[in-house]
Amino acid sequence: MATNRTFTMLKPDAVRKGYIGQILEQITSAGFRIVAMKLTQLTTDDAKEFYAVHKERPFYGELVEYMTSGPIVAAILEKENAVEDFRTLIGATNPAEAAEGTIRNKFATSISENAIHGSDSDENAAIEGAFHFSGREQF
Ligand code: DGI
Repeated sequence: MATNRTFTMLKPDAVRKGYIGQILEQITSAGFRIVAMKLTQLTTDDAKEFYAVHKERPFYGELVEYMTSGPIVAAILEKENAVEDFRTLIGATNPAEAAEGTIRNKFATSISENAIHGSDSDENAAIEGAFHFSGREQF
């Protein structure tokens, strides 16, 4: 399996609760290399675009409001099989269903405030990473 990249955000609930250090420790211990990272905050337009696939869903407004409610950590991560392995590391969308020891199992508050994002495909990882980081910010 070729080395490739995924994109992640530590979401506002995780940042507010002071979990940045513990979550990054779990990510790097699992073999992911941080190739870009920053503390930033999504605008309403950013969040609407990022989650446009959900715009007809009943939770869309709440999701956009939550994702813009405070700073996030955005990062690009590199590892063999990055997208799939990172989805395994973070666990199911609903923390009540997330496997024991996964990041969402340990740090998420609820299905809507679920601590962390992981891209769902190589294509989306590239789009999401490029949205936040220029080429010279990626190592
Ligand atoms: O890729 P994921 O983040 O695991 O899941 P997703 O792309 O299906 O959904 C994006 C985010 O939208 C998810 O992290 C939390 C929110 N969400 C998804 N399904 C529900 C939801 N929020 C609520 N309140 N209810 C849902 O059913």
